[in-house]
Amino acid sequence: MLDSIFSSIKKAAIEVNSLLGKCNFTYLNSTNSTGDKQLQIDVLSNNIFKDVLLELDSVKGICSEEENEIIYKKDCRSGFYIVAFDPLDGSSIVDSNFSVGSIFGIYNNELSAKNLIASGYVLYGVRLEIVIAQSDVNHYVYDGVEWRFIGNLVLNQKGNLNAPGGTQKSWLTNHKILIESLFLEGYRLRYSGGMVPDLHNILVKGGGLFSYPSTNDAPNGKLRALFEVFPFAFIFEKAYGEAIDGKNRLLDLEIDSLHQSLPCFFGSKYEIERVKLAYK
Ligand code: FDP
Repeated sequence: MLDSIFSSIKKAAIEVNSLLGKCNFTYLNSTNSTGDKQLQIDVLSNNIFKDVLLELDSVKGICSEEENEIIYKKDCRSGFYIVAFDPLDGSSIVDSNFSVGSIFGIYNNELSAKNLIASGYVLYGVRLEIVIAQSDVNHYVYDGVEWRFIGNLVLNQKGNLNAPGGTQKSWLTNHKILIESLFLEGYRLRYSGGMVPDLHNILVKGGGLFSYPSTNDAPNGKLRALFEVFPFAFIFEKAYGEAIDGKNRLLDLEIDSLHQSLPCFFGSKYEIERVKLAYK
């Protein structure tokens, strides 16, 4: 049943990819639930994912960064899964022609991290790729005709990339010291401002740290739990890395609302140990 969801997401990804090549990046007069201004491409991508997923018997509902509420199918007696997605992550850099992505998490029956059974992301970059995590993290590329499996993503114990998000002038002192100390150890800055390419880079290179911490101006960080944080936490754990909020495992956390954000750190074992020390 999950295979039909993956097939539909792959189909949607091809459509969104082709739209990205054609559309103007114009803003609409609307905002999403988090208050972000919506681009036309945000809304179009949302509709593409929504339509393909709600057609499936196994899906009882969807929720999206671009929708206020969960959308349940009218007749949801047959479905088990709720698919949460961010249809186009990285809208603030799409006009610069940087890589952007779509992120999804498949929740069994209820939207809670403990019910996440698979997740993944699409990368609209130099080429179209998808990564799907269940027991392993599988990486595919679209060659214009079909999706070709190109390998599993597995993290080493330690990497050398540092992708620090958040407004630097609002970082807490322990966070500043952590980020600085990694640079002093020889870590290299790799931050494009797109969660999907920035985390994909760490996964492909085999390690490093991506952080979007709690700051003075945003105590809960910026990245949304259901659509961004939990799906990537699942992927990093399946790739033998870790994902925490500074102290706690992200996938153990409960949330209070659909669009809640969480501070988050994704990395290989070594970097996450460093985060735990800095935040203890
Ligand atoms: P965007 O606002 O462009 O959609 O999801 C939010 C996100 O991008 C992530 O993709 C990205 O990692 C983060 O915001 C970047 O935030 P900053 O601009 O604060 O660095």
